[in-house]
Amino acid sequence: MARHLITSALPYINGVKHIGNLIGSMLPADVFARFQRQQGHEVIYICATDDHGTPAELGAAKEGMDVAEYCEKQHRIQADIYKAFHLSFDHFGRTSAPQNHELTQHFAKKLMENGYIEERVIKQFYSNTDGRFLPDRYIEGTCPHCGSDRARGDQCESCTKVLDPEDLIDPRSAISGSTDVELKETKHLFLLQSKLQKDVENWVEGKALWPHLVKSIAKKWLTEGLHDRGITRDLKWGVPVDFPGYEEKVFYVWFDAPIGYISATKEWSDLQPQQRNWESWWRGADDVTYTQFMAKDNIPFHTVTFPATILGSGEDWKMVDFIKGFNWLTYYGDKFSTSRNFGIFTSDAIELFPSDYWRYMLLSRAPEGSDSSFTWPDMQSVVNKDLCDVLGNLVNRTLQFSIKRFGAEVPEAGAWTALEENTLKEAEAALAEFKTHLSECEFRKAMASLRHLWVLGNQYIAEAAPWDAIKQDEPRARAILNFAMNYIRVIAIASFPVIPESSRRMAGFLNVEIDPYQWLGSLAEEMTALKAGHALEKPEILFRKIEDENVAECEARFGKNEQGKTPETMTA
Ligand code: B3M
Ligand code: ZN
Repeated sequence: MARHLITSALPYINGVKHIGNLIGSMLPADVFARFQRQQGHEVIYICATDDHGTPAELGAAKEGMDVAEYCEKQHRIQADIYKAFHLSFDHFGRTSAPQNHELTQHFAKKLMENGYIEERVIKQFYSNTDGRFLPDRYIEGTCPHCGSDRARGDQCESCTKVLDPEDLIDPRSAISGSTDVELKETKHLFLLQSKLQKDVENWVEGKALWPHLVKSIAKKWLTEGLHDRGITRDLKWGVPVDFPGYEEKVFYVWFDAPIGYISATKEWSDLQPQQRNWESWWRGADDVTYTQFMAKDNIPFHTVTFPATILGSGEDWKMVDFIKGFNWLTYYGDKFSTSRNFGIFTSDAIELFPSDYWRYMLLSRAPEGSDSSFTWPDMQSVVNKDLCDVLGNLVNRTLQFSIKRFGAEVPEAGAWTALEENTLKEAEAALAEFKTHLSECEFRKAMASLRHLWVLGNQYIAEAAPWDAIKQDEPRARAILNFAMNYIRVIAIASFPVIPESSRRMAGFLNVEIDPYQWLGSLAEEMTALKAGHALEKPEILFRKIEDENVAECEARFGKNEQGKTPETMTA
């Protein structure tokens, strides 16, 4: 039995996320976690809201709320949505939790002791109109790299380049829009990443199995050379800096956020200290395999910056083994954006269609090799073809016919013919492929193998045609239906990481339960699990088609990008 520590990038607290966030981190992490649990491994899947930084303060200001209350409310909203998408976090914590304050201060103390933190006096934008400093997202302007006028003090949203506030052309306050801003001196703590360059390089060098996307981003940063970075900010909301003279400052959000992976595990452990031990996952945890999931803009912070923090601490913290990075999911070729209120938000998505439609659709179109464009007709096609016409058809046709002719119980088995033998042989291969792809986090390939498994079942029932067989050979018709039902059980178990709710429903029709900690044995054996006489439940329609008028409605509501037009009309 292996031990799998799994984390997905921590979503910012500032409002409901769009479906691009879901496929770029949490959803694949959930599939991986469910799959590894089924393999019998010990799994912990941790996520949390990223409560600090300017997104939180700006979000609260926009709603006219106190920041702490705003975060509390937004945390609950996000947690409920993720529950609706069946994300199986072992814990969904918060970076504003006391555990994170404590650990962040701990890391800063260690880094200070080891000579990796230094005080520097720097120039920062100060707004005369707002009477305050303007860190990170409080300052906006034109990006020196791509010319976008939506660049922020820490990063350009458009080209994703990391920025220093002084880089901005025509800087303005994000609070008041005022351009009456000037650079003023203020002191801050700097993490001396330049001193840790060699250590980080050596560590990255050892990661032979990292995907190309991840490794190339890490290498690019290392080649450009690690810069020392300010890790404190003139803000009220955040982890307080517990060094003398820093009473008015907090740690930079990107300093405390990744520490949130550890502290959220501690939150989980603190809930049941007798049974759970967070340190066994994080300290000297050589028996643990740690996999992180994130979109490409987060990769530098996880391959370089956070590792520098850990290496600089000199302590034996668990470091990531495998990073699965994603490109962008676009909406008709245009970038989703929470801050611009553009795209399909998870709250809208879950009201429109059941979570499994989204899970399967998004995973089939996961932006792995390159960016991937979401369109409503494509959603319709994936759902209607794969879920309705293949999987739904197999399940509903088999069960309805069998119950009608032989009653609500599993009919008797019979000797397998070449058709059954061949179906099983191919299914065994598809299942083995599916398993390999999932364990390698190749989601698109995994979905193709899974679909193949469904297709084999659907082809089987069409070819074996029990509705014809029953006319000359009733025992054969029973045997076909017995085989098909056992095959549906196998599919329900195999599909569980991807479409958990539908898997449970399929199993429910067969009057069996899915054990989330149990995978399949040899198919020859599994195919005899349901015995003749086993009572069946009344099946319901498993999936419903997305009609043309649904597509038209969605396109009208969310916009579509025709002839290169930007759907600026899209609002939540
Ligand atoms: N909250 C950025 C994002 O949501 C940031 C990730 C933190 S991971 C430690 O894309
Ligand atoms: Zn840019």
